Amino acid sequence: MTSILILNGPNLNLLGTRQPEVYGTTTLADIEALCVDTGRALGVNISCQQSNHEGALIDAIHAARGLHDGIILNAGAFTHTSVALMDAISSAQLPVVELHLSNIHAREAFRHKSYIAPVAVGQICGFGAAGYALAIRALLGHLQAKT
Ligand code: CA2
Repeated sequence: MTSILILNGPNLNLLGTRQPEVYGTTTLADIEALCVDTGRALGVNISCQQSNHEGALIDAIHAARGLHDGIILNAGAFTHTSVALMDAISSAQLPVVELHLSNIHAREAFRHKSYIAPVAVGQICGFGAAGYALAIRALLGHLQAKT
């Protein structure tokens, strides 16, 4: 069975508890349940992880090779800063869909730069929690097109 890792980065554990005007009222647990439900409907195994630590995210990307067929990554603010995450994705040789709840291109200029985008299959942003379900479908389509 196809297996997808949903990997969420720093501060996303706070979803639904603060700044609802920016990030909505959906919690990370709600998002993970949405992902599992979407996976079940599509016949895909879904695993979810979140960390506030750059090194732990890098370890999770390394460990995903051999365990999962692809990754949906919301790297949070590390998106805009982390060459190390970019290198981890390149070395893992797994397809990654970059995901953001908000439309990073419509926000502050520093959020327009993504170190993930050049090494990702594609980017989904601006659709809130629903973006995760879109990303699962997009990654599955990408994986099926390769087989
Ligand atoms: O829109 C996204 O998904 C982001 O990845 C979220 C990051 C932000 O730095 C990126 O530019 C875009 C921030 C996540 C912070 O999440 C919070 C949730 C609730 C309360 C406070 C922060």
